[in-house]
Amino acid sequence: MKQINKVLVANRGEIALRIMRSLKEMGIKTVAIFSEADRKAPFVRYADEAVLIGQPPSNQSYLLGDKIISICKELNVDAIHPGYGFLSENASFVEKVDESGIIFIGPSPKSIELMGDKLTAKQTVKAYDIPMVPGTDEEITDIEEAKKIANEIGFPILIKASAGGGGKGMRIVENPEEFEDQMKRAVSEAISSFGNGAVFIEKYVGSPKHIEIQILADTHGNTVHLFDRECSIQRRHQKVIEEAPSAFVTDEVRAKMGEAACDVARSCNYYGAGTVEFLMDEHQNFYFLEMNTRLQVEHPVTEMITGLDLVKEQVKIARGEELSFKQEDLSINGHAIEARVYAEDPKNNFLPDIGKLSTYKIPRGQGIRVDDGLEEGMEIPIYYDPMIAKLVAYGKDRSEAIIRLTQAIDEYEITGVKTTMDFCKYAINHPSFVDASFDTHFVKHHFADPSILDQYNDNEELIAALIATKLIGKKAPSTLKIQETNSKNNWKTNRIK
Ligand code: MV4
Repeated sequence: MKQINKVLVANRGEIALRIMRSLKEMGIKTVAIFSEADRKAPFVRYADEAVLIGQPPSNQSYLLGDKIISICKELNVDAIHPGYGFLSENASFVEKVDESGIIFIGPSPKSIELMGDKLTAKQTVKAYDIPMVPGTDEEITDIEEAKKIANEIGFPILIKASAGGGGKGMRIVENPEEFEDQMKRAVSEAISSFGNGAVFIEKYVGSPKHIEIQILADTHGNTVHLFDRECSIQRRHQKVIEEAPSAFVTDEVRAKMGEAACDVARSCNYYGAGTVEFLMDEHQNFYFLEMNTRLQVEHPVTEMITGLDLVKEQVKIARGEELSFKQEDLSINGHAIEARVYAEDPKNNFLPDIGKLSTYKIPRGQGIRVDDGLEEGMEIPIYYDPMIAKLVAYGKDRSEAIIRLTQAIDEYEITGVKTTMDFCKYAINHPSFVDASFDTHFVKHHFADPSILDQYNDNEELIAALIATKLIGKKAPSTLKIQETNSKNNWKTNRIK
């Protein structure tokens, strides 16, 4: 067993604070690093020790791996928790941490490397017979050969950059005629964007859902899954709403996906917390997309349905402990939904709306969790992701979670910046969310005209009544008549019988 008495959290904001809270519960001392822009942030005050690491830009602060390691040596730190983003999936940083004799609370550099590139990830998992979208798992070097394969799998196809991610480096090709030109553009774009021109092709899955499986693996060969999360409501590949479990996936398919995810972890000798992402089509066929070798933003929804603290599990694994539970000990209890509170304007294509939080009061109530890193009166720094908080609602079932999240959004008081709250409330009450038929095109299909948020607000009490009748089976108010279909946004409302 390894001793971990002091941990440096190499991150900022809500996740730094969240990690420190769990470390404190374990009796572990905490060290914060902060940039000049975060000097007054709550996570800095919460830590036992805090070190100014540099100027606000990430590459002058939170990405300074060597400086972080030297601070660890100076302060006699035993381990580093990277959170998500920044250096959390930087294999060369992890190697330097290991070489310094400091524990990295996360997977091995080798696992990070194998899963960090889409082609090596596909080649690594291939041996485990993991379902993958029809396509290639080698770099395309011969365009004619690639065109032949594309014709075999059938258009439309996607050309993907192996070093791409988060939707970057993907091109749709509708027919054979445009294949050659698109292939050339894809390679040059991959070289300029990622410094790596390797591309491959896949059949395009038209209306996919994004379903991901949380896994935990220790250093003794034990790997379990903590069920699924659905993260299909995204805008520009940024998740906005996440829930656990998915309301679409059947128990039988969930078990199969869980086993597949554990095999993906085994294929790269994974240890730590990780997430395996899948695409799912309307027939519940699922296809391996990629593996994220870090704790994810949306991990709280999994914590709420399993009762586990994933940060504590990460620390125990890093200390060399065996998992204290087997797969059969784990079960889904209730339902959790997370709304990401971004300082962005949904009516202006979700562009950041940075400013000062002149009012900031968080909601309370049964099953409500708010992971945030700011306080009233604080400026939202322009240098980082504009996420203010994660608002999570837990219920005994999905209906209760939707209603609790809706009410919590109503009670959240934020002024001084525009936020995504109204969009989240609209989304979780949209019929296609309620009946779980939504997919990754939700914003394109149901939020084409952001002015729906104005009308939606006018109908607030009526929508609440609709939810009440549809979701918890109460007798509808006989006089309830809701505005006819809003054709542009397919916001269907009907007379309740
Ligand atoms: C796909 C796909 C359809 N077919 N691959 C987007 C980000 C990257 N992780 C992979 N992505 C996709 N890959 C095939 N063969 C559709 C997407 C996709 C998507 C996937 C998950 C969540 C949101 C998405 C939004 C747009 C496109």
